Amino acid sequence: MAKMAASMVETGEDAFRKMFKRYRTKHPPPDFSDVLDFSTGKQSDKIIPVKLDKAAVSDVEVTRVGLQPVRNWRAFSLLEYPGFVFISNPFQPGCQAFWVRQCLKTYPQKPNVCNLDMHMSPSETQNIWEKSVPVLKTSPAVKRQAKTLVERLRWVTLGYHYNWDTKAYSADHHTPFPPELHLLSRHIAAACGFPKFSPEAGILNYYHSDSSLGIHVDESELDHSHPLLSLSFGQSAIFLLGGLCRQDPPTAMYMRSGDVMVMSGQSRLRYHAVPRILVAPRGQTPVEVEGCGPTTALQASSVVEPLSQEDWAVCCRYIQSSRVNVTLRQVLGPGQNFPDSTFPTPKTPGGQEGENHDGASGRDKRKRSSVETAET
Ligand SMILES: O=C(O)CCC(=O)C(=O)O
Repeated sequence: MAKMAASMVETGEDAFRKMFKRYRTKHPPPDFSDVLDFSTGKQSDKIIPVKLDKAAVSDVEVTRVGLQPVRNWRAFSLLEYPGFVFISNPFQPGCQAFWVRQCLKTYPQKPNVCNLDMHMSPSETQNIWEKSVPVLKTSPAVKRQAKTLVERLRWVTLGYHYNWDTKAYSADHHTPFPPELHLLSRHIAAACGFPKFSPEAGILNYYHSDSSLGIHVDESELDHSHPLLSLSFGQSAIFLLGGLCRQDPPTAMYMRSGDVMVMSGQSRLRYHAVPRILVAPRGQTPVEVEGCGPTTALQASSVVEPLSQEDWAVCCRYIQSSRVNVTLRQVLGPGQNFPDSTFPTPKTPGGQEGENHDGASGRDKRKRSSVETAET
């Protein structure tokens, strides 16, 4: 026993990392037979159904944001993961397209912050969409050397902007949170039993065929009693959900377009990661099949709107090989303020953890790296 512990410390290996590497391996491809698939709707010895609060949000309210009535949602949990909820694509047919467009066209705009701002001037990162569309419309990425700004997006932050260096949010770096995304997340949280959830920060991660997101815990938010919501669009991913320490082996599951995940209670601070993106053969992207607008008539008060043909053509081309994930976080508890920045809280050592940067295993702040894409 003591010998095993010593060897784990020596090699830095842990159960989570081993699993991460297994699913990341390209040659030979891993065996996917253990990956849980919530889209089949089947229960198993691990998957259990979750009762949602069907009365928390009316049909009219959920329809406005492009969701189906809560009674139609298929929600599951895992036996040993209390507080974890997986909702298998609760969106109405055609409505994911609107959210994909928001993620590609609207949310990367100023005053939101994106990875390109880290090394480009504000004028260069102005109108990312408008600068990219003429190229994206006409020529597929494989036929060109230079990537457009939209293709170079890796992350966008909303609301309280997460600082990747300090691994903290701060009172003085905040911009208004997108109201339609606020509404969407409030409705999802309310149906899952969190009627007071109010998202204050968002992180969008943009993944391509070779991208991964390292092993991390989201703990920079100052109040962990609120859930963490995650929405996925575009290509599928393998998502790994572990325990409270890296020695706990994670459970692998498919995360497909439209899927929603909630991490709350005992599952709020679990380790998780995305080792692999699974690019579907052409023509099989679910959102693409759905088309560019809701198939049902929209209410006058709907926040979801049909896309122009041009916007849809560009979004469609993007998600044929890429994935976007949005996580929504409430940062502060009721009546809570950020600590006085003149008295910073001491940090324990430890850095980002992931495939490319394996830090110490101490639980300091929110340990995560942004999406890594292996350069080919
Ligand atoms: O892309 C995902 O599914 C996970 C994103 C995530 O874990 C994060 O942003 O902290």
